[in-house]
Amino acid sequence: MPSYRFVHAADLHLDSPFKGLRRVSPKIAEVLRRSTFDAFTAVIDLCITEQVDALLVAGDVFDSADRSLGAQLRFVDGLKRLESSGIRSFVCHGNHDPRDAWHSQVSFPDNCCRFGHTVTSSELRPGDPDSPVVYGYSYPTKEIRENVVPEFEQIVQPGRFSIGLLHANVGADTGHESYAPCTIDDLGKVGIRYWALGHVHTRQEISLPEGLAVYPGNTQGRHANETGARGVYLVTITENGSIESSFRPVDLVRWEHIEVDISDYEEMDPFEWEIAHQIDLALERSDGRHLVYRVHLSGRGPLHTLVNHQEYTEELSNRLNDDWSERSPFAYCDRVTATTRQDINRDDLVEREDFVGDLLRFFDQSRDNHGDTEDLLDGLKPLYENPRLRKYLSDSLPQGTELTALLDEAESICLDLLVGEESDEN
Ligand SMILES: [Mn+2]
Repeated sequence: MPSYRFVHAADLHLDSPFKGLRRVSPKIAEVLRRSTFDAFTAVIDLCITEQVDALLVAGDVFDSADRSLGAQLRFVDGLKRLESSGIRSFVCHGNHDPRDAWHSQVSFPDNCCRFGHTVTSSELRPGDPDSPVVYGYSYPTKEIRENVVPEFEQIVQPGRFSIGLLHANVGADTGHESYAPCTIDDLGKVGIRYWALGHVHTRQEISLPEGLAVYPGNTQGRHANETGARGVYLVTITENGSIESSFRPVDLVRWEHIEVDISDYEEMDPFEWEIAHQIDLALERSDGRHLVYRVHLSGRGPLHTLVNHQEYTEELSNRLNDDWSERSPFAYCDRVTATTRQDINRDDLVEREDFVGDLLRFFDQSRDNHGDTEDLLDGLKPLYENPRLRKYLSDSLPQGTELTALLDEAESICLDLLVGEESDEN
């Protein structure tokens, strides 16, 4: 058979509002406001330059909150650009953009296959007897709680290369609503070779016994928890029927977290130079794109009293923005947070013949006594069995590294409370 190519996109969330960004300049606000649209334009451009057969969109074209008409019109404008280049489009709708949330007069181009609320199919390259077949399903309304994968199984034609287009939560991903839930096993036994999925915003490839299921992730990160490159998959089905896929970033603005540990610094200058260096590195990783970042300060050290103040963290973010936010590409600091702790010389304290010394030696013993932590676990047991606390704790008593991490944290809290007061008095 000949080879075929398509682009798989999902979760465009066109016209997302970028809530939570404080005090951005009008210029940056405009870049952000346009970014979901510009990323979509980059998707269309990619389809045209790569001369693919089709664009597949796996739901969440816009954000449910506002059902933006602008988003709907610009989306079909993009599909019409594809049509005029002879490229098909396949669209299924998800929980943010179910069929009943679309303005009914918005018209899709003739060569677009827009799936409905039962699973149907259409050829990737119409009229070609070898063409792969695309199967798809759209949410009629916002909340689809049933597994729809078995519906695909009923109509998949054996012998043809099959592609499934679906907005679904695979494997009970807890970070996303459980819409159209199904398991990896379900996907693997339907006879579909490439599952073009949407819903989970973080890119993910799942190998199946005879194929691949892919979440390309969203096309533009929209908040601090959507860090890193965002884009689409360019997929080739080769002459011998194998799948070649590669990720292509299309985003305009990257989100990053920058973490700086104060324990390495005695003085402000080298500490702030390090932050600047980290911003440079993040910009380099962003590959010419704009950057929005958060800075988090952690660790114990002499700088603690100075940097763990709202006045300092706010001033740092203002000063960084004075420096970087007018550049092109810009790097905008969204916020600076600090969970630093005061500098404590543990080596001296552990030698002391008083309560603090006893306590630190107790912590050391508990960490060393790997198998022999029964007393400690006996103390923790009532907490872990308490019905009200159980939802905040893991199912079983902590062991190994989990227990050590708890001990470290407990020691830190004790030291802050016990030794912190001492040094304030001096
Ligand atoms: Mn989504």
